[in-house]
Order: sequence, then C-alpha cells, then structure tokens
Amino acid sequence: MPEGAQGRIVRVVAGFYDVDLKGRTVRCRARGVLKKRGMHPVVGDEVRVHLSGLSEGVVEDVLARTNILVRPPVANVDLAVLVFSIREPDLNRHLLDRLLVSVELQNVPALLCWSKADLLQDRADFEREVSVYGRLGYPTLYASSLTGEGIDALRTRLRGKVSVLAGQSGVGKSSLINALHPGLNRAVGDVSRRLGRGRHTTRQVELLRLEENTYVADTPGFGVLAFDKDLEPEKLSKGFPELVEVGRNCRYRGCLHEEEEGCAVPAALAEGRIDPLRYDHYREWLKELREAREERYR
Ligand SMILES: Nc1nc2c(ncn2[C@@H]2O[C@H](COP(=O)(O)OP(=O)(O)OP(=O)(O)O)[C@@H](O)[C@H]2O)c(=O)[nH]1
Ligand SMILES: [Mg+2]
Ligand SMILES: [Zn+2]
Repeated sequence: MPEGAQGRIVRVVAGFYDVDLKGRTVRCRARGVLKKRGMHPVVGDEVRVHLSGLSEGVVEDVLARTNILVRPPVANVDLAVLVFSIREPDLNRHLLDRLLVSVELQNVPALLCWSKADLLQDRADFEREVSVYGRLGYPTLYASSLTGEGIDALRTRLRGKVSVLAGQSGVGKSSLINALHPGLNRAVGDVSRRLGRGRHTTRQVELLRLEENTYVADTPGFGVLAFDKDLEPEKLSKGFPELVEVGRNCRYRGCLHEEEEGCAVPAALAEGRIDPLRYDHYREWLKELREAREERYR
C-alpha cells in the first residue's frame, strides 16, 4: 500500500536523498518534475515523500525554506554554532569575524562555542580577547569534549532546532557531536596529522538527529570562507551590528564608513565603541568585494 509522509533530508548521496521520518531513514529519488522546476533539494529541506517500500521512496515536493546557507549548503537553519578552539588550532579572529559576518548577512542567529576549554591556560586573558563578542550580544559557551564541560548547556541550546556546526578543520566539531550523542560515533581526526597536511576528517555535510525535532549538521572544516560572489560592497556593513548601530549617526545614508565626511565611525573607534580589529577586517573585505565587482564588470 503506497503511503505519503513528511520528513527532513539529512544526507545527499550520489543523486539520492536520505530522508528522516521520525527517526527512520528512507532513501529517496527526486521526482523528475522537481528538477524541471529548477528545484534542487538540499540537506535540511522539509520534503513530502511518497513511500514505495519500507526504506525507499520518492521526494514529491520540497516545502518552502525559511533560509538557505550557501556554504555549507543547508536549508532551514535555526542556529549557526561557530566552533573555535582555544588552542590547537589557536583562535583565529579573522576567520571568526568572517564566519560571523556571513551568518549575520544570511539572518541566521549565531552561538560562539569556545572548544577545547580543557586547554585554557589563562582564562582572564582569553576572556579579554573575546570580550567584544559578548558586548555585541552574541551568546557564547565554553565546551570541552574531553572533560564534558559545557556539553549539557550546548544540548539545551540545540534542543528543537536545526543547527549547523561550522569552524576550521580540527577545532573539534565532530568530537562535540560525539559528546552530545555518543551513539553517533563520528570519525574524529588526529591533530598532528591534520595540522601538518591540512586534511579534513569530515568530508560531507550531514544532518544528524540528536532527538525528536533536533538536528545538527556536522560540516567539513574550512580555512577561509568565501562571501557570496555577488555581494555588493554597500551591503557588507549589515554584517557588522556595531556598524549598523553607529552608522545611524553618519551624515549620509549609504555611508561606507571609510573616510567620508560626517562619518560617525572614527569617533566610535576613538571611544572604543568599535573594536579596531573588526574594523580592520571590515576595511579589508570592503576592498575585496570592490575588486570582485570590478572584475565582474571588466
Ligand atoms: N584537548 C582536547 N582535544 C580535543 C577536544 N575535542 C577534540 N579534540 C581533538 O581535536 C582533534 C580534532 O577533532 P575533530 O572532532 O575531528 O575536529 P573537526 O572539527 O571535526 O575536524 P574536521 O572534521 O576536519 O573539520 C582530535 O584529535 C580530537 O581528539 C577537546 O575538547 N579537548
Ligand atoms: Mg569533523
Ligand atoms: Zn559612516
């Protein structure tokens, strides 16, 4: 007897879609008409499935998405957990800001997770280094897969959501998932080999089911994250909440906060209301996006 059901795509493998139906995984093809309509299902999509057997089916339709991340390609993301290890590898503020800006621009809430907390030597020093993020209103969490610190707090944050764990290779994303749910048995890398050769242990985006209505995507780590190629330089400041705030007092609308007359940013920088390193990153990426635009019109 054929049967209809609704579930969530958790994996895309060689043209097949693995769909979670309340804890049961069904391997599906997509109906031809979806492709004709230019609809490419991705991990995270809520889909209607026509079951043709106990573990096989056809994706009939993709429900409207609340959002879609370009990289990693995941739809309907409620929370981006940006994982940065305190050491091994050391905190990389450039990558942190880059990730934060891209999730801000995609309107996805972020949680900053400082992983490998067991390697923390000088807490006061580290807190000073990252205090700007707390001031900007981002929730933060210390976690260690080794000691279990922060794991319950992380579980509470994830409950009832679709979350994506993102961050450099080797920061411990898969280890965190194992700590949250040992049964998932995620492959974990070996730091020395990785740091030497830049190898990635997790190679594919996959949504893991932690509990009812709770999914988390383990993603391959990356060193640099590309912005959407078509991002207009004028839009970049929207990814920096402090520039949005201070920018309300700039004389001209559309101020790029460089050296314009009447720009409110220099005063905010001088008063310490804008973090100088984040502002440097802003200027650097503004230049990068301008060059990309010139390249497009050449
Ligand atoms: N000291 C310490 N080491 C950890 C912790 N979590 C993970 N590690 C180690 O860090 C290394 C990398 O961990 P993974 O979980 O594979 O890192 P990943 O972020 O999933 O890496 P990719 O899959 O390559 O993106 C492994 O050698 C882990 O044993 C931790 O809480 N404390
Ligand atoms: Mg991994
Ligand atoms: Zn300005």
